[in-house]
Amino acid sequence: MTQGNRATKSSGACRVDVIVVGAGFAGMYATYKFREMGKNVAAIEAGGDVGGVWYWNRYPGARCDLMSVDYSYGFSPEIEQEWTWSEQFAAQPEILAYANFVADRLDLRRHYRFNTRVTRAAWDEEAKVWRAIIDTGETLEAPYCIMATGPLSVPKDPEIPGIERFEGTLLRAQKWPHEPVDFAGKRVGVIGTGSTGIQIIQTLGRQAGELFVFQRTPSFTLPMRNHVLEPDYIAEMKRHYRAMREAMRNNPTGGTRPATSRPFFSLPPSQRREVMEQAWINGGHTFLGSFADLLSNQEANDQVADFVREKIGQIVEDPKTAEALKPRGYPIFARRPCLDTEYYETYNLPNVHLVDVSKDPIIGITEKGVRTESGDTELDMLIFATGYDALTGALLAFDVVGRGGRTLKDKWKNGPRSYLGFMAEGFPNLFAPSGPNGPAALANLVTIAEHDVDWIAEMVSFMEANGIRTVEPTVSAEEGWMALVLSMAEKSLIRKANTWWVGANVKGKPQGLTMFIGGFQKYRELCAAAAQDKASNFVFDRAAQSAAA
Ligand code: N01
Repeated sequence: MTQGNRATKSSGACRVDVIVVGAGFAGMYATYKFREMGKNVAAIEAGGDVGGVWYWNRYPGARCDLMSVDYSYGFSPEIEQEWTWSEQFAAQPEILAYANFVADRLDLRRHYRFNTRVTRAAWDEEAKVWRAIIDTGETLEAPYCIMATGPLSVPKDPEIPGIERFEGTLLRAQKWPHEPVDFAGKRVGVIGTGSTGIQIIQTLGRQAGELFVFQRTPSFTLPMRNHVLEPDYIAEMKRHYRAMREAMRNNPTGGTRPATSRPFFSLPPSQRREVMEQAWINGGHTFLGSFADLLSNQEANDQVADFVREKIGQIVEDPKTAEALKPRGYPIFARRPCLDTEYYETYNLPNVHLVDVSKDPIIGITEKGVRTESGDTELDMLIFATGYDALTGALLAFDVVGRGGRTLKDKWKNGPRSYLGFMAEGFPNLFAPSGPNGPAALANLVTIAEHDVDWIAEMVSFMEANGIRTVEPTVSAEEGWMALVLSMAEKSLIRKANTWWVGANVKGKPQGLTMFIGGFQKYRELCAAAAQDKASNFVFDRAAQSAAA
């Protein structure tokens, strides 16, 4: 099929060794890894090019809130030396340029079909292959299927009646146009104040004629304190990349941010205050690296939340607006902590208006704008920054049919279940790096993606060296993993906020914290231990095993 593939056609299907779905960081790396193992890879991507979430999210102010040196591949010392980041926290165009650089450098595009979707993937138990039907009507088949579909790839519109009536320009953050959009002199509305909305608001407040922010739940956001990287620092970083990558692998965040074991109440009040002031000044996610128990000790969490609310009150000049911006009713960090650049200051601009829709609910969208209980706000442009059907949305958007005709939708009807986050009992040779029961959104996704793909590749090498054709986790391995994931989650304050982390943003979605909250380092250790004890944790294709024996 795709140019550069040594695919063969039999019975109408295009036969390859590995199907990869997705061209985000996990999909690109999987494509490279399996190609380097001599595999014939057919890769599919719905977007027009590589980059995954960074291909789609071109909204004004889009930026990663993980440090650029962390949020990059560690598998290639050459790429590390050839690529130079310009800022501590890179903006979307630079991250997308990086993804393109990697794709060019490793010649990945020849394996991809872009603008193409998988509409169904089914396991053929007899032939021991996955068959993926794509939206051209063609079928691909391969013994291995890598679903690198990403935790944040299915955008979600707000459930508000009348969206189709709006006669102005409707923009969705996660499907942003590729052409520049001019906001000068326009009345712009934004619905959504998560990480995406915050970045849009702080940017458009300084560009739009009038900006109306329709806020239902305020997020806690902390100063990013982004800056340009100095040449000396870049040179040092390039000299020390190997040690940094090693540190990242041994860090709960999968990044270089220092971890701490210090409990909040181990310091006297004045020193705690000093640490918090310093964390505010240093910016980034310094708070989370300052105290170990902010997500497990409610009292500690309350004090940090009070501190941040106090800061909001000091920055925002209008007391009513300040009050509405102060998050209450859920623990700080239980909703994805955001990093901003003068977000709260934006509300001091005369053209920026906060509409507190928790008190004045949105009734509908009209031809002219947004209607709340108290009246209409007329708009030229309306932006949805209303998030995603996250973690499971992409894998459940089409039928994935495992052994015996069982679908993933059926298996996951009460929430996602897997082993190590990326393999599921009943779905042989199917792998979903950065899957919903791994550390997923709670650690550096690039580090997780690389780790998971390496682990999967090692498993495939082991199988091939031993004449094994299929692998899947045992029922008890999967049960054990889920019991661990869920028991750890029970202790976390994350469960106390209604967010996409717990599935609360999508009507009818099973609720609960199903991500592994033990940190990347622990996750890596458990994955390594699982591979050490293959006989207990996996069911291999026994027929092939005995033939090989
Ligand atoms: O989505 P969200 P996001 N009426 O789900 C609101 C990553 N990311 O795209 O909370 C009014 O967090 C909703 O309100 P509520 C990051 O992992 C990273 O912002 O349901 N409001 C909420 O405010 C992040 O966590 C970066 O009350 C409605 C918002 O929409 C993840 O992506 C940047 C509504 C959705 O917030 C998702 O973030 C951007 C309605 N009917 C994203 N429906 C960085 O690295 C929904 N909302 C910096």
